[in-house]
Amino acid sequence: MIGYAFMGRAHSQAWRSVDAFFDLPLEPAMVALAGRSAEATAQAAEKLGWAHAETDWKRLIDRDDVQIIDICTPGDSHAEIAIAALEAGKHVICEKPLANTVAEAEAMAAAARAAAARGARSMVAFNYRRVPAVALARRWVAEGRLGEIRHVRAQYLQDWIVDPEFPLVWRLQKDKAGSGALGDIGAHIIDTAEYITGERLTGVSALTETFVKERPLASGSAGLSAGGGAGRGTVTVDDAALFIGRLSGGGLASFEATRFATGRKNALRIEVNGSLGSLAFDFEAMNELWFHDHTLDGAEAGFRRVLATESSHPYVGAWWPPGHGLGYEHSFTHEVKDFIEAIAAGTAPEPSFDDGLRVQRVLAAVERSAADGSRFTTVEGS
Ligand code: SOE
Repeated sequence: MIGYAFMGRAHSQAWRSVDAFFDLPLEPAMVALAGRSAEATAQAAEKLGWAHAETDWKRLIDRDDVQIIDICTPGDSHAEIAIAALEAGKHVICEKPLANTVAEAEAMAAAARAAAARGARSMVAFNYRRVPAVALARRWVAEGRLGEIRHVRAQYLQDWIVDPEFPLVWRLQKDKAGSGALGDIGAHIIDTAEYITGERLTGVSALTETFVKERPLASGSAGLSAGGGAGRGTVTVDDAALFIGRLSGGGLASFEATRFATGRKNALRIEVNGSLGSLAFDFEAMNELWFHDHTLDGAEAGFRRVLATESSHPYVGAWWPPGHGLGYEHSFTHEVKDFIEAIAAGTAPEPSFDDGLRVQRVLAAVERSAADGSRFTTVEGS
C-alpha cells in the first residue's frame, strides 16, 4: 500500500479484517507500506499492520512478494504509480477519483485494459457502492422495482472547511487534488448515481464557487502558490459544485457537492424517483434505505424504512445479526473482498478504470460548463 493517511488507514483496516469475516479464495498478506518519511512510515506500518516499510513506492513494484498495489495517495500521483504497477503485472486498486485529469485517466484506463489481457486486475475505490443499503438500492432498481427512472437527486454535504482559518491542506490545492469538492466528493455521487441507476450522465450544466479564497499555509507546506499574505496561500480549487444533468434513460438529475453545508458532516444523500416507486439514502444513517412503492394503494403507500442489516442484504451476512449495523470502514472491507474474489476468479473488478475514466469525464464537463457560464441566465433587475 502507498500512503497511510485517512484512506491508508481505512484500507489497512480492510486488509486486516477481510479474511476474518469472509471466506476468501486467496488470503491477503500485508507485506509493505510505502511513504515519504522513513520514520513516520515505519511507525505507520507498525500501527496499521504492514510487515515492511519502504520510502520509495517503486520498491514495492520491484518486490516479488507483492502482487497487489493499493494506491492511497493524493490524485497527483495516481497515474504514475498505477501505470508502473500495471505494466509490472501487479493488480491495482486505486483511490478515487481515478486521476486529476481526463488525460491521466485515459492513460490509466489504457494501461488497465492492456494489463487485464495479461491477467492483472484493477479497480477504483468508490467505496460507497459497497455500503449494503446502496448495493440493495442497486439490486432493487435492477429488478425493475422503480420502473422508469425520472429523477436522481444527489448531494454530498460536508462542513470541515467552513472555518476560514482551516489550513490550506492538499485537498485545497489544484496541483495535488485536481479539483476541490467536485472531484473529492462530487466524484462519489456521480459514481453512486450511475451505479444505482445503471444509467450514464450524458450532459451537465454547472456552477462552482470558492467561498474562502486564501487560507493559512498547512504546517510543513513550503513554497505554496503566492497570493496570500505572510504564511497564507491561495485556494486553487472549488469549495462547492452544483450541477444538473441528463441521464441516458431520459431522466433528469441534480447534484450538490459542498464542503460548506454547515452542520452536515458526511451526508452523502441520494434519492431516485421512478415511475413505480422511489428510494432514498443518507450516509449519516447508512444502515437505512427508504423505499416508496407507488404500486400500493395511496391510502397505505409512502416511504418506509428498510433496515439493511438482514443476512440476505449485500455483505451483511458476514458480520452481525439484524439491527446491529455496520460502519464506514465496512465498505472498504467489502471492496477488498470483491477485489480479491475477482483476482481469484480472473474476472474484471468493478468499478473498473474505464468506469473511473467515465467519472473523470463528467468532472471535466462540469468544470467546462462552470468555466463557460454562458448558459447561466441572469435575472432581470438582480
Ligand atoms: C474528504 O472529503 C473525504 O475524506 C473524501 O476524500 C472521502 O473519499 C470520503 O469518503 C470522506 O470524505
